[in-house]
Amino acid sequence: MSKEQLRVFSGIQPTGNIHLGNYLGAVKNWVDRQDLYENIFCVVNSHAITIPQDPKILKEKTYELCAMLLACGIDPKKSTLFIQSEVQEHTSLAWLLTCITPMGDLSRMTQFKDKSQKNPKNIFAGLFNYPNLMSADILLYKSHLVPVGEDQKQHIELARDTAIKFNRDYGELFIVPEPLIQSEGARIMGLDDPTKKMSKSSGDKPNHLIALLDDSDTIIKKFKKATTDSEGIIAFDKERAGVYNLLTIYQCFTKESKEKIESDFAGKGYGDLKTKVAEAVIEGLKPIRETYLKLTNEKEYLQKILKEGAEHARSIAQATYKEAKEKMGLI
Ligand code: AQP
Repeated sequence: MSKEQLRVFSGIQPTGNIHLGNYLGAVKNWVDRQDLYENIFCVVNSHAITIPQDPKILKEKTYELCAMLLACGIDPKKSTLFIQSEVQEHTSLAWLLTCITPMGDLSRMTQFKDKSQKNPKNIFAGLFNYPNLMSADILLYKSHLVPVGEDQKQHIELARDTAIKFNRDYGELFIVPEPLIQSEGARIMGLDDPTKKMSKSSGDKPNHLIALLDDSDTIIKKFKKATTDSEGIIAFDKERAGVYNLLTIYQCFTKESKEKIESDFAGKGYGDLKTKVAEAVIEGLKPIRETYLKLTNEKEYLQKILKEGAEHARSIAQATYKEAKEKMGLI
């Protein structure tokens, strides 16, 4: 299909520090496919407040993440980039969708279960309703494809169900979106515990994640401490999660085949593997860090991109929301 026919939407939360999982599972794929589709990318700050945030830090992190996405290669000439709270139709449509989504569907969401377990004293209704805001994000833009990591698949399935239900009950309006999940890097695991997804909210554990802004020494140190096993064989074996995770990260950066990587590492030890992975990551992240540092001095440029992005996004979102509201009988 041609670019005109397919629209991509995806978002990322400005919580904590953007890490290798976010980059390989989502952002790198947004960047690599920019020429193929019409792209809309969003820093989803309204999602971030489903967990309590310091307002001042949230604001800073929001702009930092926007700059980081540009540094990663989001090109404003090819993609629309904006901040979610600048387009109020996201929360407006989320309310309409909340009114047609069964509680039972929301309570099945594994992310709600995980996050409420991590923060048992701070479980708010917004966290429970988060998937409806995500459905609104996607459906507002009549998006065909949603490039995400594997952890978001369940939410996209819900967005699909919601679109189908709305179209059936109120008349055809939404495109039923498809997730776009990479075969490699869709689930990068924590370096300290490769049975758990690398996650911003576990960033207080010192060797859990590689942040995109980590310097070379920190990256080497973290990889050196990565959890492996005692088998000593370097192979893409999913049963050995630590080594598999390191090899996956290496493959994402080097773009070499699994066979070539395994043969290159044949007879080598985990020390060699960790050094090589760290080097590939340092090399891959270097231009991102350099561009990011330049962009932090270009605040006006960033504001201009975000203003234009929000204007473009708003024009699409307003039209869709108006139709949705009218179809539901709201004046
Ligand atoms: N470990 C991961 N591997 C691959 N992809 C990942 N993503 C997140 N973690 C991994 C993908 O990154 C995109 C943006 O995610 P997000 O910031 O909106 O929220 P998240 O999925 O909840 O990410 P985190 O890091 O785990 O944040 P916290 O700890 O705040 O919840 C999504 O496409 C996601 O799939």
